[in-house]
Amino acid sequence: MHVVEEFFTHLWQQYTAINPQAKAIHALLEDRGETVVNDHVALRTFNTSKLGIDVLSDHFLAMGYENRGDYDFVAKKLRAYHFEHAKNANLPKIFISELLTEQFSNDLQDTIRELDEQVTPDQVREPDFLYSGRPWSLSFSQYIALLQESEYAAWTAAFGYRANHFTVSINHLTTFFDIESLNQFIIDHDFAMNESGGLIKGTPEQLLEQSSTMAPMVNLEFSDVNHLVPSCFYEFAKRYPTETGRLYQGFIAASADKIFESTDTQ
Ligand code: OOG
Ligand code: NI
Repeated sequence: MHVVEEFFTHLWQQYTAINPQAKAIHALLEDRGETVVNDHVALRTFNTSKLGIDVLSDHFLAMGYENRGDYDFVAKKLRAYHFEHAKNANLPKIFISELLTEQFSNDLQDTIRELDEQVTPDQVREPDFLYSGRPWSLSFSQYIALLQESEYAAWTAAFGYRANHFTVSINHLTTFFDIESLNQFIIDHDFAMNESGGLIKGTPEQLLEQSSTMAPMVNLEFSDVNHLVPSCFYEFAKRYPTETGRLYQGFIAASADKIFESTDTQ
């Protein structure tokens, strides 16, 4: 197998190991005769000099990806890039974001510094770093303190390096005509969906429609106790052609802003 395909196999295995929901939805789609193709995967990090998106990007550049977009989320204090594979448009796109830690309280900054200090630059460069999980020790009280300032910070500290979500490409499905009918299928199978900003984010005019499940709670091990926390989610995306006839490949910041909330504590 090619390095890049192996990367996605590892990432999917790690993701479904804690996220049986995605595995179940994937199986339901395949049982209908669908072949599931991933539109994109998303990862999260902190903007320290060791762990920021500019550093993690090296992994994607090495696999033949190119940076094709950047996004700012002022209210959530986040920044993101999206990558597309230069040669193989069938490979999933990558959406990678980072927390702008300096915009938060001194307490939050101290905690992130403490986590960051437990990681070496060499470790970050290891080929398997992006699916290595939480590389630091974190207590449940630290998690709660982070949660009070940023749901994103708490999730990233708790789950570390893994896919936050995989995304089903609706364009590649053959038995759903639109995002509405796919959403209904997911709801009919009793999965909770993210309704922040409406069930469907984006419009055909914006060339991208998206929806996602709400991340189910998993019992996670902290350094002091085990506790139920929101895990990973599954996303669905339908793209529309641009004037050139090629499908739009970017992301819509206003929609992404709502997709981030799929890991919020309900
Ligand atoms: C990323 C949220 C944005 C999209 O497709 O717009 C996103 C995240 O939750 O980490 O995935
Ligand atoms: Ni996404």
